[in-house]
Amino acid sequence: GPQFSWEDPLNTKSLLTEDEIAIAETAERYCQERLQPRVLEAYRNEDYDPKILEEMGELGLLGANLEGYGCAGASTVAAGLITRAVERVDSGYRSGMSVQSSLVMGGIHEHGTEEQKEKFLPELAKGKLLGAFGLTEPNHGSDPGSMETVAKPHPTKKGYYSLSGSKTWITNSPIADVLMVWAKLQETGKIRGFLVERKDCPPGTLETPAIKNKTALRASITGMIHLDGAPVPEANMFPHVEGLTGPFSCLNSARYGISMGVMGALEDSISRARTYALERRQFKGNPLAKYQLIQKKLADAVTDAAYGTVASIQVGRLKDEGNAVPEMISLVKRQNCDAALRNARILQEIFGGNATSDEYGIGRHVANLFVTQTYEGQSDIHSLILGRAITGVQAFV
Ligand code: TGC
Ligand code: FAD
Repeated sequence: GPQFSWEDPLNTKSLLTEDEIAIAETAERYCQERLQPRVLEAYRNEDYDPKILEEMGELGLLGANLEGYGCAGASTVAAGLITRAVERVDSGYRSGMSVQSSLVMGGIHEHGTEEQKEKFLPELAKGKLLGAFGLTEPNHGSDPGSMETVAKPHPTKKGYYSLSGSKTWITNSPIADVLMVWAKLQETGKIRGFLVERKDCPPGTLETPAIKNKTALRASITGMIHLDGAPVPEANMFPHVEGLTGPFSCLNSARYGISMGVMGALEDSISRARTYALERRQFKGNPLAKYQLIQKKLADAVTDAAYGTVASIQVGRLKDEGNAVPEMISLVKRQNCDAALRNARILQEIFGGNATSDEYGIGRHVANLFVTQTYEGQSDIHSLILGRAITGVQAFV
């Protein structure tokens, strides 16, 4: 008969197709065999190996839910299961992959011309070309609509735009070959998307310094983008999409991936805390797992992981049917990131002083999960998106 499994207590596996289960298994195997052994050193040294994206590309894990152009054409849920497998190891590794897959490949797939798709997508899918997504600026994070980066006709190069401005906190920017930059077209004041190619930028027009000494996501590389008259051919602008709809449509897919991804970080925190609680003995030789307060911490975390996974699968299904709206994605992104962070912080207590050692991995998840709650719309911003949808009154300004 059916049995309770602490790793999947609501049997969410029964909600998946055979293809999805197979893709998840491929991703889990790669992540545990190839990523898990390198994450501790990578995190200590803030050392992101760009070869990781190439390895993922070989397995078909990049842009997995996109059709054609060398992509796997899998379901949204399958792509979510890949992010969960990667984030079970580290949110930073998932971050590098989300930017490549959801933001850059997804954006080109949705908004690009046929030429742009053929030129960029197959190489991005192989991880041979690396991408970054530049929306956030030093003075405009939650409110990207106020961005200052500007595009105007190039003063000397015919058929080119000239881009100037600064982006900050940009995942992969120091290693990216192609940077999707959102800028206001000077003549209209409207936001447009540009594919800035590093190889086309003369010295001084594009700088992408790394942001070092981060307190989280240290296994991912983050930087700035400084543009000073960077030349971008007109053929590298998205032809039709205008305004915030451009960047936000890319964010819908990335935010969805994060909602499933953080469940991986939470599940790994649960697994580590459970093992520790069974092994560590205090008071008359009892394992910590014998104490009721410890059991409640595990019960809370396991419950939130199961609920979050079910909700995320449901939103993925609606997305593939064409029946999802952005508020649903705000709901699962906010709830799952908040729940993962809250529970991981509490599970950290089970490790006592050993939580302070990086060898136990729990502190890394807690630090990383703070960032997942912050990027792609900080949780309070998603509260306001939901609040606007509930009341009809916007509370941003
Ligand atoms: P608002 O009036 O709400 O909308 C402006 C226009 O955009 C459209 N829109 C959307 N379209 C598609 N999908 C969505 N989710 C959309 N949300 C909005 C909207 O229909 C409207 O269109 P139109 O035609 O009427 O102009 O704009 P607002 O300026 O009031 O926005 C407020 C707010 C707070 C909702 C928004 O600015 C916001 O979400 N802020 C958070 C910023 C953010 O998420 N930044 C992410 C940066 S990228 C990143 O963090 C990558 S980390 C990756 C990693 O490493 O994993
Ligand atoms: P702010 O907008 O200054 O917000 C600060 C606080 O104020 C938040 O808690 C916020 O919720 C709150 N707040 C703001 N406005 C309101 C309001 N109206 N009402 C109530 N509260 C409000 N961006 C990219 O474009 N591309 C990337 O690849 C990328 N990668 C990132 C990687 C890392 C490691 C990090 C840390 C960030 C990354 N970001 C990226 C940026 C990220 O999206 C922003 O940090 C995020 O959108 C928040 O913007 P901000 O940091 O400017 O905070």
